[in-house]
Order: sequence, then C-alpha cells, then structure tokens
Amino acid sequence: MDRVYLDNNATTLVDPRVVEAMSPFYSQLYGNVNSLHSFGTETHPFMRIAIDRLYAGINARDESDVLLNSCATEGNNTVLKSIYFQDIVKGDKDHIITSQIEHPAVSKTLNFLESLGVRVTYLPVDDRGIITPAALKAAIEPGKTALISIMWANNETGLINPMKDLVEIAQAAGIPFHTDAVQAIGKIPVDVQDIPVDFLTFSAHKFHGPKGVGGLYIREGRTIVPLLHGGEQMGDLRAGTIDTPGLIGMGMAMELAVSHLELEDVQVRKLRDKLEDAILEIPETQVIGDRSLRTPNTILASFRGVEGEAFLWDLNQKGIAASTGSACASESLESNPTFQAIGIDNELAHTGVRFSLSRFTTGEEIEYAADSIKQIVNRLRSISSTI
Ligand code: 7TS
Repeated sequence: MDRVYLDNNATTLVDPRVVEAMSPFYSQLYGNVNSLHSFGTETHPFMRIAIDRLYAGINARDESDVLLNSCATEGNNTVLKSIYFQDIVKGDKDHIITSQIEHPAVSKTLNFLESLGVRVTYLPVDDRGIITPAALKAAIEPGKTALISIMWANNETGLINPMKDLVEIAQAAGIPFHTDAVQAIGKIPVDVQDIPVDFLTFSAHKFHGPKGVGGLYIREGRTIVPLLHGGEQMGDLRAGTIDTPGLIGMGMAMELAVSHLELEDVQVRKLRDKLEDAILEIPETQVIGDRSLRTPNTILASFRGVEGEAFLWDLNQKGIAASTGSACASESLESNPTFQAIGIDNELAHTGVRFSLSRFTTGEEIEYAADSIKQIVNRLRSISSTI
C-alpha cells in the first residue's frame, strides 16, 4: 500500500478531468478576460460555461449573483464585513447571530467585528451536536439582528445543521441568512431554491477543484459592499483580474461533484461506515454524532488513552493522512463545543482524530486504514499502560 489520504475535509485531490480542463487556459487561452482583443474575448464562451456550471450546481437563478473570489475565507469575510458596513455602521442594527461551531473564517471575522462594537450571539449545539431552530428563534432580536450566519455542515464532525428549518425562521423574521457551505458542496445536495439562503460560501479545493478559487452566492435582491476595491471586475463587487483557469476548473469540479452525489451517498458512505464499524470495534472508542446526521465522508473518533497527535504521527508513519480537527484552527479539539454538548469528557476529547474520505478512496485503502488504526491504538495504549 502506497499512501492513503483520509484528510479530504482539509483539501482534496484535483480531479484529473479538472486539471485537463484548466490546462489550455495557462498555455493558450491566457488573455485577460477584460481585455478587448481576441486573447481576452476568446475566453468568454468558456467562462460562460464554467459560470453556468456553478449556477446549476447549487440551482441558482440567473437573477442571482455568484461572485468569483479566492477562497471560502474571502467569501465569509465579504458577507460579514459587508453587513457591518451596510446595516450596522449605516443603520440601527448591531447584532449578528452565528454558532459556536463555525470555522475560524467566520468566528475570527466576527471576533474582529465585536472589537468594533457589534454584538454577536454564538448559538450552542444541542446534545446531537447540531443547531436547533428553537435556539435560533430565541436569539433573534427584532430590529437589531442584521444577519444570521450558520454553517451547512461542520468540518470537524461532519454534522449537518437543519438548514431548511433555520432558513425558514430567518425568512419569517426578515433577516438575511448566510451559510458557509464549504463542507456540504459535493457531499450532500445543496439547492438554493429548496433552501433559500441569501448568501452561500464555497471553495473549489474542497470538491476536487483547484486551490485559491471560490465563490459567493448572493440571492437576487441582496447586495454586498466589496471587500476588494479596484478594477471593475465582477460588476464592481470584487476587484482583481479573474483567475480564468481557476474559474474553468471550479466549474468543471462543481459539475463533477454534483454528478457524483449519488456515488458519495452510496459508495463513500459505505466505505465510511465500514471504517467507522472497524473503529467502534476497538474498546473505549467513540465516534462523534449520529451517522444519519453527518456528511457521508466524515468520522471524528476518540480513542481513550491515545493522544491525538501521537496517533497522527503513527498514522503518518504508515502513510495514512488524517487530522486532529481543522488544519486552520490552532486550538485543540478539547475546546470544541460539540464534545461538551454531546457529553464527551475532556480526556476523550483530547484524543479526537478526523478521518475524511472522498470519491477517490478505495475499499483496499479502508481495509488497510482499519487494520493500521487497530494496531496503532493497541501499541499506544500498551505504551501508556507501562509508563
Ligand atoms: N469554512 C469551512 C467550513 C472549512 O472547513 C474551511 C477549511 C474553510 C471555511 C476555509 O476554506 P478556504 O477555502 O478559505 O481555505 N477547513 C479546513 C479543515 O477542516 N481542515 O483544514 C482546512
């Protein structure tokens, strides 16, 4: 067995079909899309196809915008800071509702806005690890709440929030709703007509597209203040030369992701469940959150007595890539509010390891990983019992 990549919530392999689609846009069709000469204009039909693929992937209407940008972090920053400039600095509102389980791209941006005087409510998860509609309803301050920002699916646990019910509450209260859907795209259906969010963030590298390119969906009737001022690209909403190969790649990746949703739901889920069953055969081991409430590719497991980082080290020695939670969060899983809400003690929380699969994961790889995990846990437990 060569190496086994089980860290797909951090980033993914770029699908070879995506690489192939992007390649001509580096070497032949490299004009600036805003140039008037043929080098620029010849890219337009290809850009149109890519943009149409993005719209189709989330079922966005033509009247809405999909703003091309550099990553989900930029998309999240754009929405949150935009609401600050539009509705808080200039209006009477001063309150934003979010959850305790957001990625730092949301939570740290909100911490920054708090330093400017914004009041933020961080909703806790319930004992299943998800945000409840009742908690959201109770947090709304009519006339004061400017935005609700709640992630679609969590990157560490894979737990999926009840988006339809949450958005319904926001709509009834007339408050715009933003969701960080980075971990939902390509794993579960995301349809902005069925679940009418106002803003939605995604990032190509999480669904087998290139790094450094993302998108922000903006429902018709909603506007944003640009984060980047400068050129007139993106209808003046996001300055900077458009990354043509990135856009072409993201469009292709989106189309492929959506066409593989059933495979994700059946094949990836089957492999995930197989790995999870093997992990749960190990005594004193726990997996966070009910399977039926999680994205089909994610397992966050805790192994009593096995320190997470030591475990990762041993996994890496065997060529297996996993992670202790998010690669972008410096804090350990012990501070993850989901552990506390679900009732997992600190010692177990200290031992959390995330395994995240993709459509490129094979049955052979899962068998190898399952065997290796058992061996490593036994080894590390036997060392700690002799100390
Ligand atoms: N939002 C969520 C929910 C994420 O999982 C991530 C990356 C981001 C935003 C940031 O995306 P970017 O495109 O700006 O890089 N999450 C992780 C993770 O779970 N492990 O490594 C990166």
